Amino acid sequence: MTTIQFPKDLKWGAATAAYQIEGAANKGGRRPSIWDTFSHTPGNVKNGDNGDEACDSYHRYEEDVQILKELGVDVYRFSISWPRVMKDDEGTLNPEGIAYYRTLIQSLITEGIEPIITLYHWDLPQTLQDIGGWENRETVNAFQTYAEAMFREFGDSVKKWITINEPWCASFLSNYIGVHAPGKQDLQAGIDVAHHLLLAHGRAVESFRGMVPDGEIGYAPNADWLEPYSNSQEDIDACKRDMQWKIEWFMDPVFKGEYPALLQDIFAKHNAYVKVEEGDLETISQPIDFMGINYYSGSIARHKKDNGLFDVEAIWDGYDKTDIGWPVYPEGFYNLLTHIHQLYGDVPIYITENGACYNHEVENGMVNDQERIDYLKQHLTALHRAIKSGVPIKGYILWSLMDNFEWAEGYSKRFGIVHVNYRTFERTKKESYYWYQKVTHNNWFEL
Ligand code: PNW
Repeated sequence: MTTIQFPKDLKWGAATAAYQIEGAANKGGRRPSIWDTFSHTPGNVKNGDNGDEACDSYHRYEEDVQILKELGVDVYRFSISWPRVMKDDEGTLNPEGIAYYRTLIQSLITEGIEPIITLYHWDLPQTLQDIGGWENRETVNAFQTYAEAMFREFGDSVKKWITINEPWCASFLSNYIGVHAPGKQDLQAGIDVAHHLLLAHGRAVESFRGMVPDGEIGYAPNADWLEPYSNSQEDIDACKRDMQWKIEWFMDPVFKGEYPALLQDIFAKHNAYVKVEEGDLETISQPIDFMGINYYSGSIARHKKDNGLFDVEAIWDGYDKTDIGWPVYPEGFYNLLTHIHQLYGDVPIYITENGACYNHEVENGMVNDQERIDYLKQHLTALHRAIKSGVPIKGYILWSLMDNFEWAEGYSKRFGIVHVNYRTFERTKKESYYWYQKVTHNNWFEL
């Protein structure tokens, strides 16, 4: 047996997002978001699922806070639903929405759990999409107005904030690949949205400094890791291009104040360009307090001519896969963290999401999800190695506290350490919950 022991001050947490858990889509003055529109349009989400009810956390947050308390986590990462708290796009608050989050925040603090708020986890107000959504620079202004309202309302009690969750997903996956809301397939749209999301991030940071001077703010880009199939320069370059799209495209502007030239050249071949206005990169590259990293998977990849934007093909064979089909690739977690550390230096890092999809059901009141425990053990071991090699990791936030609306996959894919019955909304703690409870308590686990 090997004991994996973590540093004393490492923060343990669990994460969720508003549209994925709250439900009450038409209650409490909430307005529709692009995910309501998208999921209610047939063909977009598996089984025609939508977030109308989700896990009903809007009504069951007290139970959820108790589940978190018993789990023993230091932090809970959740997102604010923008269309629930803002009555319009000009800055009018919806008091019922504010009251909901105020109560949630208070219950967490009362139980000794530190809230970490994500401002944007993909539920853009539909009214903003109607004027072009994130393709329109106006949306950046609306975001800043919303962010300032949240800092004003909650900045006294909440000290850790995340501006944008997974800007790659919210831009390219949603507007170029088209599998997430608003479901466009247009490279230029993807680039414009990516730039405006980064600008929105920078503007929020700017406002934050004046409004919550004792707080910390960051963002949460996602990346997976690609390992070259062979030592050939072709395969190495192919992996590099694809990873730059997830990593450098979203991190160079923030940490270096520039977009990667290699990708700009590739985009230009498709007549697509990043449109940077004066001052944008200064705004985007303002110092932040930490970087969030969301990591799930990785694979081997090789050069393949005319395959997608980057002439790259991922090879997913030969790995164990989770129930969403993603390879289990803990080495990629270590490689990604050390790579980012090399690129950007000693920026404090929170793992803002890591976890696995396994669809175990309740049997005799229990959920035996040993596969998830194995996944977590392997990834926490990789994290431990990264810490030992000097990557400044401050916290680990598991995705997800509970099964929830898994975007385009609807309710067919379960990431929770707590099982949710979507008819009764009953919560059942899985074996992985009890395993993680020991980790948060001991700060170590046995391999
Ligand atoms: C992330 N992909 O989503 C999100 O931040 C979570 O809300 C989500 O539940 C979690 O990871 C699990 O999927 C992603 O297809 C969804 O590449 C899809 C992809 C990546 C991330």
